[in-house]
Amino acid sequence: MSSGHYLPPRQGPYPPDRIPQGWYMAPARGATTILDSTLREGEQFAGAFFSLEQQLAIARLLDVTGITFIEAPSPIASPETRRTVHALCELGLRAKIVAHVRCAVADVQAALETPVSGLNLFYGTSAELRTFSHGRRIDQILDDAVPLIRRIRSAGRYVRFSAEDAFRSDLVDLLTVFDAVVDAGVQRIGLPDTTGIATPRQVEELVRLCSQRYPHAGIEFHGHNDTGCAIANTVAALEAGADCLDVTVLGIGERNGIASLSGLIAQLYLHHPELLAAYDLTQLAPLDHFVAACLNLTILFNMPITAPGAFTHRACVHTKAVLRNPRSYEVLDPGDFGLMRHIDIGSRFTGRYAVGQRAATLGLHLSDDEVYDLTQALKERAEQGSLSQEEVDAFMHTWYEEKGNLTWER
Ligand code: HCA
Ligand code: CU
Repeated sequence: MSSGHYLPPRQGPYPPDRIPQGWYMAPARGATTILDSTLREGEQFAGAFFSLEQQLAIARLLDVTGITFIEAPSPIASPETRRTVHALCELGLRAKIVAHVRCAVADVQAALETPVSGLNLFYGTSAELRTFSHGRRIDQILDDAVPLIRRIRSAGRYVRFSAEDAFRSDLVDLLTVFDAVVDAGVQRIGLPDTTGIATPRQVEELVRLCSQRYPHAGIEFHGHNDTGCAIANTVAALEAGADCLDVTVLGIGERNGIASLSGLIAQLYLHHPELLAAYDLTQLAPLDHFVAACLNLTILFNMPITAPGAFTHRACVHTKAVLRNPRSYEVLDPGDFGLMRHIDIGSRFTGRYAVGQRAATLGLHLSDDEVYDLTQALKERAEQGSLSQEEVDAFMHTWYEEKGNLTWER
């Protein structure tokens, strides 16, 4: 049975520096970039609204973090949106401001009247969107898109064309559209998984196919999270040759959003650290907190890196090992993100080692037996509910004082 992939014959384990390049990963096509769409896709999130000041503050934070592209909504969307796009461009950021624009003359014209670096065009190519969204056939899509792409190029701007709902599009339709837009001069094609339907393997295959077919065009991937695969799919796209990865802060977007910036950064930190050389990772937490505050949200408990408990260790086995060496259970170093590790000892799963360390930090001098007794007492107390750090400390002090009294009474 053919897997469809060429695998070199196995000759025994490869020394790490001799893993054949290009075997599982397409050769790099230049710098991989991150596009943040918090101001565009993010405001499509239910209930979201960013004031002008908030949008400018988010853009500044994205810029100091090191993001390459900041995607803004289409200037034609509303007068205030047009003013915002101008204001974003006037910030003079290192990041490039790109507008997300429908393939319509008026929309492109309005975007070209602003100083954006580029236009991110999109057009639905799946049968579902062709039927129920815009109602245009593939040849009509190209009649609309191709002249606009030429116009944007002759205006000297960057242009990307996305086939919206790429993963439910017929492959022949999809490649027909991409062949034409690449010939018309787009610098990048976009493969959005608009409905969050794709698996990492499907993403890998489609991105690889496109990267081989269009070796001179960049490839952008935009993954929705309807089935929880957004970050996995985005990493699969990168490893198959995509050179622009879409995210939003906290993963906000239509329905349940797209890949989160923190999630993608966590993966890159581990598997592609060279891509983060120009990033300031300590800005991630302020960014996530700022956007959460703008939207009256709390950061989700499972948000990579910035979740309140992302660097909290609790059970006895974990706390002991982490106190000995954090690498035992931490693959991300909180210090690199300007964050702190926390050892939670206020639970019935607490352990002696961590309790002993905390007691020593509080200046309580205990023998091994006493640490054991204190741990047992704490576990018993935590049967009625977990304790905060302050409650644990108070419990320890009280226990210590009572123990002193007991000793004195004896
Ligand atoms: C949308 C759809 C989109 C576009 C992505 C892109 C998607 O809200 O307009 O332009 O690459 O998920 O397909 O966000
Ligand atoms: Cu989207």
